[in-house]
Amino acid sequence: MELRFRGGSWDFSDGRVRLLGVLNVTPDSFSDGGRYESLERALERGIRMAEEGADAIDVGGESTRPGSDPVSVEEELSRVVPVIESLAKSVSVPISIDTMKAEVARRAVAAGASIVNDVTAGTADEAMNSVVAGSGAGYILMHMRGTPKTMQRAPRYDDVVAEVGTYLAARVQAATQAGCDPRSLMVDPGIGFGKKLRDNLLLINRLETLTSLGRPILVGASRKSFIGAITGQTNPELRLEGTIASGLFAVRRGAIALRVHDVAPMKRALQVWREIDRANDGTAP
Ligand code: HH2
Repeated sequence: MELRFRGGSWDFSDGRVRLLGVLNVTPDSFSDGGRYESLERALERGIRMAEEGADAIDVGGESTRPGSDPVSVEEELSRVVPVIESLAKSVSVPISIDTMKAEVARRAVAAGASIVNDVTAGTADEAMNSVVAGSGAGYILMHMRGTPKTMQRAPRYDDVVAEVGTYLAARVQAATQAGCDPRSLMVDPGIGFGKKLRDNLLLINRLETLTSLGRPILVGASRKSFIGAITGQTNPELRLEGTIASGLFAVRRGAIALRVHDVAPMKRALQVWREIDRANDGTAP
């Protein structure tokens, strides 16, 4: 399996898990809001994550944490475009733009982004699918129930894994119909987006169900509140162990990419995990 994006591709046949490093240039993101608001600090953080081994830098200018308010196109553009332009000159890994607005995606790609990460999988902005199709960017399609403002009010599923799978299959089809190369699509169950604790746990536990979509699976569990609900840690920055545990479990169940804030620790955990995993197949040293 591969993921095609603007200017390159990832070949997953080597089994190496790709890490997307999170770079939120927002005042209000749930764990790193307000940290990287200046261009200089954002750039520094992006370069650092690339040095630590991130395979892509995911730049976001609008928080999607539960209860967050939307921002205008102009505001979002002013946050992300300068960062993407500078990062594109400073790092060799692809940059993804975390946005639900087609205009932001379009301008971000023009500024140097290669992948569009839409937490609404093209449903919030009807122009999104065709903008991504025309740009040749990779396209991450994530499942969310409701909107960030309302999604945690009363999420309810009869069968969360099946419903997320059906939704993502429909979004893959819609993106393909709009002209996206199916090989450019990646799917994501949307941990924490309109889900209760048990929904998040089931989605990771039964992630392999989503492999039937035939597309690479990304999981973003990093520092999320379901970890705190289990461990009692209210400070998201202290949820590293839970992030690693859920990342490794997700990989065991079929994830081939993880969206994380803490690139270096996740990378080291994966290195060890991978050697153990390979020890039995004759390819290990
Ligand atoms: N999670 C967040 C944002 N974007 N994109 C994908 N594909 N998958 C995710 O799980 C995902 C995502 C939320 O985390 P974060 O960016 O750290 O916080 P905020 O939305 O508050 O900026």
